[in-house]
Amino acid sequence: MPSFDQITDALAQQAIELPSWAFGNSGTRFRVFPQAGVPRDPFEKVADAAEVHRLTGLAPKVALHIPWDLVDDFAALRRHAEDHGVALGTINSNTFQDEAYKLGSLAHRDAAVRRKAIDHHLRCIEIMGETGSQDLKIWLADGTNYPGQDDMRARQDHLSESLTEIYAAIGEGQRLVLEYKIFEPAFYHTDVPDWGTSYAQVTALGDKAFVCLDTGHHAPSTNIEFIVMQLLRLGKLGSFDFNSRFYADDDLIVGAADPFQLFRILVEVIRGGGYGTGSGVAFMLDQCHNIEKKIPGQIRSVLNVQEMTARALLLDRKALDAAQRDGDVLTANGVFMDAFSTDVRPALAEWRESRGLPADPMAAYAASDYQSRIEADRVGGDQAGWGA
Ligand code: AOS
Ligand code: ZN
Ligand code: ZN
Repeated sequence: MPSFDQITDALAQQAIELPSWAFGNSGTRFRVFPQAGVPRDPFEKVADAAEVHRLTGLAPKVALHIPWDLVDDFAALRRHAEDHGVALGTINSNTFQDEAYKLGSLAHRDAAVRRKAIDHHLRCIEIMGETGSQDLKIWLADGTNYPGQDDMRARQDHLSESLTEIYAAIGEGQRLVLEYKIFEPAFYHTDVPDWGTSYAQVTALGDKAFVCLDTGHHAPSTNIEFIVMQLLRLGKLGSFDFNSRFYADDDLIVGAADPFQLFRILVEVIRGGGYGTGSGVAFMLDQCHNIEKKIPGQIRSVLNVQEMTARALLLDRKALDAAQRDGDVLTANGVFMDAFSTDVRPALAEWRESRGLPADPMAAYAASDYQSRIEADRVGGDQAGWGA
């Protein structure tokens, strides 16, 4: 197995994008639970995200959601982010809140509804120019609830036409990433339900279009790392939305429900060249902290990803390769499990300190006065929007 020292260069390249909506109030379909000190505007969301980065060195970007994070002056928001030591990241579009989108948006049968949804995306691309963002992330709530409700084939064609128009506006250095999700809010069919559909759609668009994989968007027992492997092999894995799930799209802290799955995913990411500076894969979180505090919830999340990345980097590839070549099933599995079972926490804590970071970022946040300050200062914090 490589030593910890041999993986620190790779570990130093880790960059995870935080979702602005993770810092706002959120809840379930039954209730939103307000918390003291939540941000009142996108500027405060960025400040909270920057606090996560300051303590962990892991989260240099903040993903925005339009219209939840609409501001008059995006250049000012960008400067504010830079002043706080972070950058603005992925722009997430939203075509799931307006009355007009009840029966769909980019896949809707009515051209006027599609127009409205396309125009929203064109506006998002303009904003990307102002924020310096690389990715436009599209997740669609489009689908139907009842067999026969609409023509699935026609909707797929409409979706393709709409995406083609949006893609035409994607500039140099920008990308479109299309997120799939098995179900919800539509319960019978979803227009982008799986990686195959997303792959077919983005491949038809061109080189600047990729698939976004949200770990909570699959059927139970789906082998997600296989999908990761395949998309990397095809050169079409654009980004991750990391989170944990026990049942469906639970959006819980990544690595909380199934750390072994996170490890297996990261092993394939590294194997497929999707890790590190210049890899082209954006690592985002897509989470909501409904009952726990937001900032420590995000700190714990990025630390979980770091911990499983370290374990995945420790995998003894040579020994694994040899065992695989020999058809030695149990040794190969043993090598794999050795990496997963390595407790990297003490080494990570020491390494953090050597880089001027707190050894234990959770404890450092708890010991700081950031939480009490925002609770005292921010009165009337707003809802994140819909915690998706
Ligand atoms: C919805 O279930 C998704 O996971 C999306 O990524 C969504 O666009 C995101 O939560 C922001 O709205
Ligand atoms: Zn997502
Ligand atoms: Zn989701």
